[in-house]
Amino acid sequence: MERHITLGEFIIQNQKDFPYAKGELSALLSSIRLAGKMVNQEINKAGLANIIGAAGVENVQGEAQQKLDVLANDMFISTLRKRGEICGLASEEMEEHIVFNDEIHSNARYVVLIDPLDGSSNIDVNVSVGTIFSIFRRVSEPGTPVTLEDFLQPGHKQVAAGYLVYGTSTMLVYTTGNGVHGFTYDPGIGSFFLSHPNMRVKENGKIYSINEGNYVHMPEGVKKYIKWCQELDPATNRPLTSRYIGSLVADFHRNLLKGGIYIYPKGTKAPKGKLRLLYECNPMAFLIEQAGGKASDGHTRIMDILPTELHERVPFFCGSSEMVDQAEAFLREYQ
Ligand code: AHM
Ligand code: MG
Repeated sequence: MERHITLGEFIIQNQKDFPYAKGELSALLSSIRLAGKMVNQEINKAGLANIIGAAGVENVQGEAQQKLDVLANDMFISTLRKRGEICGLASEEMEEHIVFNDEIHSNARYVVLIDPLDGSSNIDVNVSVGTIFSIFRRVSEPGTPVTLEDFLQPGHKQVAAGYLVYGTSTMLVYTTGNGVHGFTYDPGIGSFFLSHPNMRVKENGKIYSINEGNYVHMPEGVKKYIKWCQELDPATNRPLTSRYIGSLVADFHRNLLKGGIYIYPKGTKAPKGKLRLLYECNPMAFLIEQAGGKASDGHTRIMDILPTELHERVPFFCGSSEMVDQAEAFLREYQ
């Protein structure tokens, strides 16, 4: 029988590749894996909760969904707090970062930023959602309380990043700067197995993913790029295919596997875009670059942006390198 490598085994085997390896990052990734399994179990039950709550449809659905956001957030925080690898955590669900302020945690060297349940408005229609995470080494001295500056680091300083996608299968995809590796969850056994080693994105894909309903609000360069995607030109494989789930993790995952570009531009409704730099764009940028692709705000590499706020938003162009180059060229020409 073919030997299956579990995520746990893979993390241990590759520990030697981590900078400053002392086993803490491995342990941290294992904690994220555990929290992911717990969230996965809750999400799988979400449909049942909706059926039970069908009597008071609107109220209960709205509440249930909000509960899952909070539940996922609580599960990640409590799982990570129970171990000693991080000194603090920031989340989409919380205004300020959390300081883990006891002796064990304040000596820890890592901080985590998470979007515990991205795309959660998709839960009540049974569409994939995900968890996104980003890990930095702190810049402040171990032994002191974590500071905001520990979280406001440019993406190129990330030591690891990844996501869980709760889809037809649940998968965990991550990088520590040594390629991108994907693991599929076997719920019967309760383990993630290596299913997608060394994931690479095509240099040029056929899919463009953008919420075209926002067309009138978009910058001229993005409008022109969309029209270019739709034109007939067999030499450049056009028209392209439009695919948009509305769940960043699921859209990103599909484009990573098939080749494509994901765009969330700025617009008159969202002057800085919608997606958050620190726990949505940076981790995806790290992954896509490690897979051979590109991520930018239309002009600047995402991982070179110096953050100034925890929840700062940024326009996002991410995917196959030639497609991101092409979109950037339109922005340069038309602004
Ligand atoms: P959320 O973090 O509140 O769930 O919002 C982020 C989500 C992404 O998953 C998705 O790509 C995007 O919002 C979709 O936005 P829109 O509905 O404007 O197209
Ligand atoms: Mg989100």
